[in-house]
Amino acid sequence: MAAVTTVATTPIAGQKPGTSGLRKKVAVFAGPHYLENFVQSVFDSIGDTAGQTLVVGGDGRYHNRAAIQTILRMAAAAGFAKAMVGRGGILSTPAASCVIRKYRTFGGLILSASHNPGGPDEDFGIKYNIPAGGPAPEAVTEAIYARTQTLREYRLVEAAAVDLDRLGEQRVGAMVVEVFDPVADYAALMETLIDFDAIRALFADGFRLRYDAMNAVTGPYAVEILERRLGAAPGSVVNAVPLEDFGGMHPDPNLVHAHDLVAALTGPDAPDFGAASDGDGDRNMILGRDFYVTPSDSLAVLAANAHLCPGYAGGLAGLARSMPTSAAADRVAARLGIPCYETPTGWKFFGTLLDAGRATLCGEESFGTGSDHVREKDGLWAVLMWLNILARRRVGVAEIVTAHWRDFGRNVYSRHDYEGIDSAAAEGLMAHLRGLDLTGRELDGRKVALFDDFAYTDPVDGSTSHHQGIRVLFEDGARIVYRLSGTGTQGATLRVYIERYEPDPARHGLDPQVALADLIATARRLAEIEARTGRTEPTVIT
Ligand code: VG1
Ligand code: CO
Repeated sequence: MAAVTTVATTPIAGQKPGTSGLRKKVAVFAGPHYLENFVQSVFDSIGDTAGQTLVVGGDGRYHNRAAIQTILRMAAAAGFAKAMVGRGGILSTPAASCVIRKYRTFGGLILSASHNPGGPDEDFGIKYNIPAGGPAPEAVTEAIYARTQTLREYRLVEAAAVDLDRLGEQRVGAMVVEVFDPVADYAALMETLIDFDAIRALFADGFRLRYDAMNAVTGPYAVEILERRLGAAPGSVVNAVPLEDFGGMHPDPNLVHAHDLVAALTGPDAPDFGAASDGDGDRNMILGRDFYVTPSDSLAVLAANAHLCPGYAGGLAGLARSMPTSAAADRVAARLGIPCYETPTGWKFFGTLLDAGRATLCGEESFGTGSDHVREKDGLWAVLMWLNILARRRVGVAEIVTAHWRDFGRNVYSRHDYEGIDSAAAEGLMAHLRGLDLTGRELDGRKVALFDDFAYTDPVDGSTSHHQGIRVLFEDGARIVYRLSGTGTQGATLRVYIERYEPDPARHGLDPQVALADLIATARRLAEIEARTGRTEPTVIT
């Protein structure tokens, strides 16, 4: 038995997990006791860890390897019998969920700040996923946070560093560490859900794809699945090697940060299909030639066409979307005669619905789409679903989406982010909105049907969550939603979500910024955005 060292510590303020885990600057995480306090608080909060198996891996960003070595020594001291670690410390978030479930483990620690930049001066993050494979629900994250506030010591065994690049078994104290191929189990799962033969035939017919892994975690997954197994031309996957600083890229797959991909998909010689994923592989952006698919539309299209994909040929039990996500999915659910649940922002809220078999597909407007195959959103899965649908329907991306609008009408949608604003100003803006009383009033010619701060009661376990976003719901179906980001590490980010339903196909081609101009103006005026934040325009529009 290796020696266990007990280290005295004191509680560190602010270790409260946000929308998706604890995220801070690398310098904070690398500071004395910071990571250790949090990891010990997790181990102290999740039940008896003795004899259990823990999955560990991350998106490869700076500090990933160092953090894993510390976590392994602490896991051994906590009595875990085994730790499963992705080779090189690499494990995409959806692959981690897959492995946690497949090997019936006691959950996992995922090291990532997702779409936030990486590097010595950038962000790091950690979150605990439960044995079902999903992000810890609020009751668990609250228990972890409470523990961080009383923690007095943590424990770790004395042991040499694990060779994270060598496949197979090693030991840390009495704990077995299995370094495994992070791609294999995930790729095998995809083969059970997606019509690989149909996609192979599509590529054989000359279909061209560009997948931008943004120097983040999905590179190895995308090369193996898209190029090796499905036959996309070599080089179709770009920025395919995970780098500690993502090569300076901001691995957030949207129109602003994935601008190279957007440019590459423009013009007559562009590939047929473009896609990108984020730092940890759970997000996706879908592009056609000269065409951008909003994440909300993507969810609706996937739901309407899921029967073409083998994993979903038997039908869908239900859909779920986060509250700020557009109601395009609701229209598909109504057509299919299945429920569509509306949850607070954050994938953790889908877990109970997926576990209970109430929802099959889920999505968020923030480039997140997934299904009950894992308990995380899954960027590459969404790309494969799209390819499966394109291979079966043999029309372009733009045609699929515009036909969908003709059929269902278009939920014209846009999100405006005001990043890095002063925190006090952001809180003041939200307080100002909460103080308004708008239900029944008229705003710029539209009658407000409901004005509230979204609260949610989980239909499966009855847990409740409050203050999940200010909603202005108009009688004509239009809406404005305001919330503050829970994933940033600097200042505050205000997100404003704007939506309006457009049944008239003649108006479906309008630029959403034009089609929504009046609502955008109302949204800015109502929240006094310029006066309170000094910003006249958002930093990111998606
Ligand atoms: C954002 C998105 C949310 C998503 C979360 C985690 O949260 O809005 O939909 O679930 O990021 O995504 P927020 O609180 O900043 O709005 V990821 O890919 O960063 O794990
Ligand atoms: Co992510």
